[in-house]
Amino acid sequence: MNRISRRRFLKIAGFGAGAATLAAASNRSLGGAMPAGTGGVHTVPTYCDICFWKCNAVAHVRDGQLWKIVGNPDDPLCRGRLCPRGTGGIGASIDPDRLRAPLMRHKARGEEKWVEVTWDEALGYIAERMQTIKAKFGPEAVALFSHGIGGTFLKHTLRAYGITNSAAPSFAQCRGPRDVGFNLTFGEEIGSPERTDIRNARCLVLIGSHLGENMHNTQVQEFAEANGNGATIIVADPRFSIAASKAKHYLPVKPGSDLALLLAWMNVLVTEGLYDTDYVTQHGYGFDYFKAELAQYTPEWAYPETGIAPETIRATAREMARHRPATLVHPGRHATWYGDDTQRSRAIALLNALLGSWGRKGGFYYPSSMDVPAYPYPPYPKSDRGKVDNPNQRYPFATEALTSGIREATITGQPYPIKGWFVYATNLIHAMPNQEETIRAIRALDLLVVVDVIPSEIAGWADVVLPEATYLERYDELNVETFREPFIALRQPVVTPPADQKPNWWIARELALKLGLGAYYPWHDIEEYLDYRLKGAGLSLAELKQKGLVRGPQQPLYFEDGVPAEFPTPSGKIEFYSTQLKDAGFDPVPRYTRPADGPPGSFRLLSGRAPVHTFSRTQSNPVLRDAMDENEIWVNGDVGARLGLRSGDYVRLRNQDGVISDRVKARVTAAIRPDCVYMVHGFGHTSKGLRSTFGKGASDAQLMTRYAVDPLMGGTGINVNFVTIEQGA
Ligand SMILES: Nc1nc2c(c(=O)[nH]1)N[C@H]1C(S)=C(S)[C@@H](COP(=O)(O)OP(=O)(O)OC[C@H]3O[C@@H](n4cnc5c(=O)[nH]c(N)nc54)[C@H](O)[C@@H]3O)O[C@H]1N2
Ligand SMILES: Nc1nc2c(c(=O)[nH]1)N[C@H]1C(S)=C(S)[C@@H](COP(=O)(O)OP(=O)(O)OC[C@H]3O[C@@H](n4cnc5c(=O)[nH]c(N)nc54)[C@H](O)[C@@H]3O)O[C@H]1N2
Ligand code: SF4
Ligand SMILES: [Mo]
Repeated sequence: MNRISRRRFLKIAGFGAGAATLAAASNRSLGGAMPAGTGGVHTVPTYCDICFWKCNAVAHVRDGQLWKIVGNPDDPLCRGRLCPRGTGGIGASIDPDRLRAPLMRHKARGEEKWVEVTWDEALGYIAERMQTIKAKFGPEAVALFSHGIGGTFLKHTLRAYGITNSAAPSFAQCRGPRDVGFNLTFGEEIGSPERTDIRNARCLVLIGSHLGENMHNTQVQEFAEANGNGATIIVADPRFSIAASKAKHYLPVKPGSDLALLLAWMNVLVTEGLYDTDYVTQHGYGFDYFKAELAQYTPEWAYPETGIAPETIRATAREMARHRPATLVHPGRHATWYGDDTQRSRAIALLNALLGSWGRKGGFYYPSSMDVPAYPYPPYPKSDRGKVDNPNQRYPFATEALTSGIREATITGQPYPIKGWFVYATNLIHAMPNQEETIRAIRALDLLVVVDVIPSEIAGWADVVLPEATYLERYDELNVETFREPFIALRQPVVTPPADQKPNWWIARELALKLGLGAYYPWHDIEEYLDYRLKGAGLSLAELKQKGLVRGPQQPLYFEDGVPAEFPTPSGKIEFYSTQLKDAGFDPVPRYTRPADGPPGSFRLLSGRAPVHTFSRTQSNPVLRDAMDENEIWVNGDVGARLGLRSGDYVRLRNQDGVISDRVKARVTAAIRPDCVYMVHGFGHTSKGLRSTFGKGASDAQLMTRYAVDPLMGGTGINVNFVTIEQGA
């Protein structure tokens, strides 16, 4: 298994610049490759947590030490190959900067002055503060921020205590606008893993989706496969991304003008009669109105907005039509850009509808999941106070809770006070725009508890920091995956935690006991819980421990396979015209508004991913740090020449509100437009505890003091910040 996976790993590595070096780096850090089966090697299947894709992995332990992690060959998601980050996952466990014991602050918030305490003291203190908050303000005054499956048990404890407010940054800071835009159009969301049939696409259109840097494993593998099969790739991005280097058509679109491009593409398809008329006639609602509305958006109209020549817009639209319905206009994932994001995502949905790709091979498939009954807990207490994040349905199409709404309520005390935050696995200081606002909210709290594995920036602001065991050292909730091929997967401990770190389920259970909520934990340890749930599905923990995952039967994927073409929208059809939007006072067919320019001489700040890092969570991972230890600011070559700036020079960035970044290396390149600059998100750590990465590179989040709120669902668009470049840093 070991040799095969390395060869396969290198095969995808060609896509991401850092990956090949990483393979070498991880061998160096971890003691070099050895043939499997020698020197007391054993393997443990589990699923990865270096990002939220949850690939199934096989960890190898040699002489009691973590040795390496490879993809589980039985996994339909990763097909035996991890991405570079997953391969470097051992670094999460051996990170010398890890939190080791519970910490309580003994100076002012944010000073990062701690005393180590026992778990009993830490949880006792938290429980007491929670009871005080409950007595004074009600249990609704405690809120939970969490990201990822590991937050499940903590959420259970807090719901048993009575919370109503709980949010993840994956909605208002990420995929929310996309899911809402598709829901308004097809009546269904894209979800995660995305239901995109990239593998079978004959034409793939990427609008900013930078697959290859965005390393969501299945997507990158399928992208490589489609590309290898000769699919036409069309990329619209102000920056020449790795994906752009594979494209037949690369469109260096003006940042923020994508909706204009999308409308012009649809104008061409409709005026030239190239769309799927049968599909639209059969499934569409309000097409005549939509068609009339589109008439104004000619390629000539779009040219000055987008910078893309009319002939290019026509040629690319015709190319899309040629391959339909196997033309997939990728919906993207991080969709919170300019505040018009739900309407832009809806335009992407409508373009796919014209191409007939929803429910068709090479477009969007219908995913399925296996049935695993939930554990029968007592009902949670009910509250009639509602949620604070979206009072009076200010954002009428928000389908999940808004982190930013909870933050705002914490500052204003409206509609009711929020006095305690639990933060599980989300570094809110980096994840949410306007750090000053986050800190203002934190200052209004009576209690901030952070559960993390490293001393992240948000942990630095906590009253109590609880150190979690990493994914390689714990059980977690089952992954009941909704995917092309359904499966159930187990995360299980591979090694024991190196110090006094504890798994989330243990923390959640102990806290519940201290709060007098023992009735919500009828099980004594997680193995008992997992086995109970698995038995409900006709499986057992013993089987999952051995295999890592169990696959379910393949279900039909497309309309042509017999999936019924049902659209759970109000009209029961694909909504080219949205009555829901009209009734709520919004455009029933998307309309374009030009985004505001920045101050003269400034550049729009854009950000994205590096193949070897995940957000702000992996910079101290010694394996991944070896592959990339700081980020760079991409600056257009002509701009560089004008400023006398060369690649490798250190600069600082000053944003429109006077915030000045840490030092960051310039990358002067033709691969970006002159009106914007670009950096990888997640660097520029300021937490003193992150000794290995403190002060390395700059933080895009720090410079994102402004954000444009999506009026439909409350998403926070961050591509509305501008910077100037200060030299001589
Ligand atoms: N400026 C800017 N902001 C962004 C983005 C951007 O590109 N630029 N991207 C947005 C997007 S798309 C998203 S999805 C969000 C992501 O936002 P987050 O998910 O909040 O991402 P991170 O900043 O990496 O924070 C993750 C935290 O979890 C901790 N952690 C890691 N493993 C574990 C574990 O096993 N247990 C526990 N308890 N903690 C753990 C990490 O140390 C880190 O502190 O950010 C959004 N915000
Ligand atoms: N390695 C790695 N992979 C990841 C993650 C990670 O942390 N690390 N995070 C995962 C998560 S949660 C998410 S949400 C995804 C995010 O990844 P994606 O959804 O693919 O991308 P974004 O972060 O939205 O966008 C970044 C790209 O958009 C381009 N861009 C910026 N502004 C514009 C514009 O106005 N128009 C157009 N057309 N393009 C623009 C940028 O140049 C860049 O190439 O990545 C996922 N994959
Ligand atoms: S995509 Fe990479 S980091 Fe994410 S779960 Fe899969 S292997 Fe792990
Ligand atoms: Mo995301």
